[in-house]
Amino acid sequence: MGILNEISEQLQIGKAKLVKELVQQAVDAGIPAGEILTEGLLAGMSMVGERFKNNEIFVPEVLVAARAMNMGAALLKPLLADAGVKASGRVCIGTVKGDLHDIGKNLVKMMMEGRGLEVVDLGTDVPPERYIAAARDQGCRIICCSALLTTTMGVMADVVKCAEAAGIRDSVKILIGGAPVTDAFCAAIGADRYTPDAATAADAAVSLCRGEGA
Ligand code: B1M
Repeated sequence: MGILNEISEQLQIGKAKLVKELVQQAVDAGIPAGEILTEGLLAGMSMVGERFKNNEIFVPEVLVAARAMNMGAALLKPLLADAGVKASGRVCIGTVKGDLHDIGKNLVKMMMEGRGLEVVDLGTDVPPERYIAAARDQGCRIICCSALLTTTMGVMADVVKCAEAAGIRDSVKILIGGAPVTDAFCAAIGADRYTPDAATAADAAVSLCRGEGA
């Protein structure tokens, strides 16, 4: 079994320490960090998602797999930093109210930091008012919202409305993402940009911070 497969397999059974060791071995073997992330860690997490959906595994198993994912990803963090164009600017990020999923949000944060942005992490279960307060009081130029549940993605519309009500809509950009989110949803709620993954979210944040595009 190749090492990336092994990372995926061990992640699925929640062997966090082993996953960390294997990720280190893969790095030492010269495998690119992006490949380790997508073909090892994310491939494993996707299998976990399938099994969870099919009721083959339950919340505790998913949680240990998520822990292994986070530990492996943390090791890749410095390597995922894009050697290319860096940007400056402060953004805030959080998973919306009612939603506790944070793996995707953490990846987006990691990629943005790698591109030179300062990221204020608001955590999970973030009510609209907290995003607005971060933008207003901490000078964040972009509000980044993540949602993984069809039942919580609607909170993103409240974030847009809240920014309008607070009179800051013209001075902040609202970037959204997460598995159930789409371009059409982004347009419908009046957010500025939807991106499907962490790398494109970082690209979008960099160009928005530079004032390029909507
Ligand atoms: Co939950 N869960 N979960 N879960 N969980 C999903 C999302 C689900 C699809 C599983 C399924 O049924 N197949 C399903 C949602 C169904 C739906 O709404 N349609 C689901 C459910 C139902 C639930 C509960 C309700 C289950 C229950 O209790 N009965 C419950 C809800 C709890 C809550 O939030 N209130 C729940 C709980 C949990 C755990 C706590 C056990 C755990 C979360 C642990 C954690 O995050 N610390 C968990 C997990 C791990 C998952 C799955 C298996 C994996 C999610 C994940 O981390 N993926 C997931 C199934 C799946 O996705 N296949 C599932 C890897 C991650 C890297 O991907 O977050 O999509 P993702 O991020 C991507 C992109 O979406 C994007 O970038 C990332 C990749 O580059 N992205 C952005 C994300 N945010 C972005 C923001 C951006 C731009 C891009 O701009 C700002």
